[in-house]
Amino acid sequence: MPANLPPQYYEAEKRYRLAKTNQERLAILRQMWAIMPKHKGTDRLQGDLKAKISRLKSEMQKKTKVGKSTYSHYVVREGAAQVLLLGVPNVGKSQILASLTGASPEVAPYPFTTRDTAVGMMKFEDISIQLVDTPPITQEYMEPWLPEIIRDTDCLLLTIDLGRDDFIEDMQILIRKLEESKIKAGATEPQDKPIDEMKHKKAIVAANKKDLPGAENHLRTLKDLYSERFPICSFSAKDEIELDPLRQKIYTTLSIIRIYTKSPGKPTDRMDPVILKKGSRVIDAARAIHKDFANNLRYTKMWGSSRFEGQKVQKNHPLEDRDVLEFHM
Ligand SMILES: Nc1nc2c(ncn2[C@@H]2O[C@H](COP(=O)(O)OP(=O)(O)O)[C@@H](O)[C@H]2O)c(=O)[nH]1
Ligand SMILES: [Mg+2]
Repeated sequence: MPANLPPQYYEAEKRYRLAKTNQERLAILRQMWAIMPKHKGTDRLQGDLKAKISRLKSEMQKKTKVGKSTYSHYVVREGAAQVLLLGVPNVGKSQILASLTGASPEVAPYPFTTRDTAVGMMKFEDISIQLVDTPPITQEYMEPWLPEIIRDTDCLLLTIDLGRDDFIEDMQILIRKLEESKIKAGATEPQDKPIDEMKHKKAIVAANKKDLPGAENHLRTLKDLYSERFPICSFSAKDEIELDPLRQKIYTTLSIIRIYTKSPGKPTDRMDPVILKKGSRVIDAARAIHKDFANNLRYTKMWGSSRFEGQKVQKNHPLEDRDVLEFHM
C-alpha cells in the first residue's frame, strides 16, 4: 500500500532539514506526526518517526541535565543570532526587550525586577534575532551564571540610562565586571591574536532614555569617551524613538549574511534564509544546509550582485548578504 503523504508533510520534512535547534526539530517532527495519515501504508514511516521523536527527546533531556549542573539559566537559542541586554539596575533593559520584540517582561521603576533571563524575538527585515534580558549588574554583584551566558552569545547591548548623572560610572562598572570575568567588549574582533586570556565580545552601547532632560549633554560625553571603542545608539525605548537605527546597528554588528536558495526551475525560497558569518563562501552555505550537500556538490549557480545572474561559481566563491544559490549535485 503506498504511503500517499500530503504535500504539507514534505514541506515539513524540508523545514526539518533546515531546522537549527532541537526544539525547532521536535516541534516539526510533531507536526509531521500530526499530518501523517495513519494507515497500513505508513506503518513503517510511523515507526521511524516515533523513534526519531523519542531519540530527540532523550537527547534534549540529557543536554538540559548537563546544562543544569553548570548553570541553570541556559537560554535555548532561536533565530538568526542572539543578543544579550546588560546593564546596571533600572536603565530600561526590560523596556527595550518589550519595545523591540513585543515580549512582556516586567518593567518597573524600582531595581532588581529581573532576576532571571527573559527572551523575545526581534524582527529585522526577513529574519528574527533573539534578544535576552538579564539581571542587573552592580559594582557589588553579578549573577554567577551570567558570564557563561555572555561568553556564549553573539553580541552585547551595554545599556546606559542617559537620564542618570552617573552614566559614565555605570559604563565603567559594566566594562570592569566583564573584565573580571575575562570578557573584553568592543566593536570588532582585534586583528592580532589576544595575548591575554580575554574572550572578545562584540558590543554596542545602547543609550536609552533619550527623552529625559540632560540626555543630549550626557550623550555627547558618552560619545567623546567611548565612540572609538563601541558603536553608540541613542534612543528612547519607552517612547519608541529611534529604535530602527538600533535594530540596523544590531544587524550590522552581528556580521552575518543571509543566503537564499532555489531549486532549478523554481522561484527563490525567500522564507528561510541560511544565516552565515560574513566572509563565508559557497561551500559554507552548502555545508550549513546539509553535509551531503557539501560533499556531493558538482556546481553552483549564483544570483546576486549584477555580475552574477545565474552564472556558475566556484565552491570557494565569496558570498554577500542576500545572494541566491542553486546547488547542483
Ligand atoms: N523616560 C524613560 N523611561 C524609561 C525608558 N525606558 C524605560 N524607562 C523606565 O525606566 C524604569 C526601569 O525600566 P526597566 O525596563 O524595568 O529597567 P531594567 O531594570 O533595566 O530592566 C521604568 O520605570 C521604565 O518605565 C525610556 O526610554 N525613557
Ligand atoms: Mg528588568
